[in-house]
Amino acid sequence: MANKRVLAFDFGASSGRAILGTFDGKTISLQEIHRFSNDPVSLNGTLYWDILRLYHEIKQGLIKAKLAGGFDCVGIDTWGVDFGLFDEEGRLLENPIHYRDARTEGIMEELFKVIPKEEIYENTGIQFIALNTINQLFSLSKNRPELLKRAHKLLLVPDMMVYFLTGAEHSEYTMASTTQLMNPNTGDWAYSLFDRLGIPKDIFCDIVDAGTCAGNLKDDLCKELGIPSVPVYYVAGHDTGSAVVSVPAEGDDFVYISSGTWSLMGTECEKPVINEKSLQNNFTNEGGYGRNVRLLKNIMGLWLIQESRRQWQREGFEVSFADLEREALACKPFQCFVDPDYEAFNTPGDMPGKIRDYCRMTGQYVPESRGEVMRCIYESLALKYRMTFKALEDLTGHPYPCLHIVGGGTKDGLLSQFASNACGVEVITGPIEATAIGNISVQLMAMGEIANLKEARKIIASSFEQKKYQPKDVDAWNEAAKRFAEIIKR
Ligand code: LFR
Repeated sequence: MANKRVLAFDFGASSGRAILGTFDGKTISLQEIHRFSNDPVSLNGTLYWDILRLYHEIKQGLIKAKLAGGFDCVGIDTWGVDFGLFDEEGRLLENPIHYRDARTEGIMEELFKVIPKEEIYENTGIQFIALNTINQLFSLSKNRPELLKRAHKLLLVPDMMVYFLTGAEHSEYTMASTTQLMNPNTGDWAYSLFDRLGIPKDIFCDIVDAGTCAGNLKDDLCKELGIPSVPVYYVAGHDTGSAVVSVPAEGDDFVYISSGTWSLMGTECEKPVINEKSLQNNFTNEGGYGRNVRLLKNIMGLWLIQESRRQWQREGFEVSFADLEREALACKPFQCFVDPDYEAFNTPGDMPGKIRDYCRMTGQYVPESRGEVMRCIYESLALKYRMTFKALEDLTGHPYPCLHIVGGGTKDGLLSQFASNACGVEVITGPIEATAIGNISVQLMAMGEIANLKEARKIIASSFEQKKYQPKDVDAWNEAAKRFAEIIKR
């Protein structure tokens, strides 16, 4: 069999990459063709995605992939929830706005005045978090209704990129589910919510499954770049959906963290879990590949570290992530904790300052040095993982023997070790390029090269390195967990 060469574009909140996956019938191997930073732009008080620059990077990736020997097909995944609005002629009405923009601050209280929280959860199964598309659109309907009136079409970011490349106008299932406007039981838009929120129904596209062919690369684009017109597939357009495809678990029952800017921690289910307990714990039921369900929680993740590092850079200190890890390790354990999901940490800014404020406010030791701040972040993240792990066990009714961590965050060995210590179970890390590998695997399944998800996971497990961590200092972590639970209630 001739090797298949599959091109994956994977856009994270802080960087993007084009990765060429080669499949020889047994093993997938990766070649990074292009990597670029993703730099949101703040202008006149609004935080935008630099979307045309990102599209430009896709073009660069296509050219480089051709020069590297060519490719048979293309797929795109990105972060969730954000979208572009288009006019009748297919022009973007404005630059897509970043989910961290302030337009959704306080919006959920307004939302619940119109539709009770319980009703929204029952109809969508999605956690309440300000960044959700439902909140962004509700804010537009309240504050900029004229923009929504002018909109002819709404395309979520990966679907928008597919549209740029092929002209196809669909909404891919895994991405649609992140809006909090899709009903996981019907697999269609939760139309009963739309009118009451002033969100127009007709701007939404029909929902298609990951693995659907969107069409071929447009002729004018191929001519411009000198590339062949190969098919573009809708993959699990939501990066977390792609990442979880590549969890190299053997059985059906496992807990994972997709670790990057966010830590997305959960398990995979056949049916959504929508009940009082899941609502109380604010668990989400995101759509997965093959219409399975990712029962998970968003934990703030490496954002806390990335933002802290940006602040230290602004202050003139050039420190690598490895330096920061070393500095953290040299500090005294368990001095102070933060709730990683504290609202003020959500927005860009002086993260070490915000962490110190939090510690002051909760009557704890205030971390001074970089190492102390970092130690506080690492331990707090691990303890939040533990809390979520236990809540998942409680929700699904059975214990989990290990935790898989995939994604860029697994490069950070200290966090993986702390996760094992805090959860008291073995942690298996890898693959690092989980999202791109999931993207590539869905394309290979769409082409009929890999039979199904189970088969894909086997191939991934044997193609990419995994590392194991055993729990250490479990008693000390158990004690710390009690203090952590007290502190984050304050
Ligand atoms: C991870 C992620 C999360 C989503 C957040 C915002 O990159 O896609 O799953 O909740 O970003 O879109």
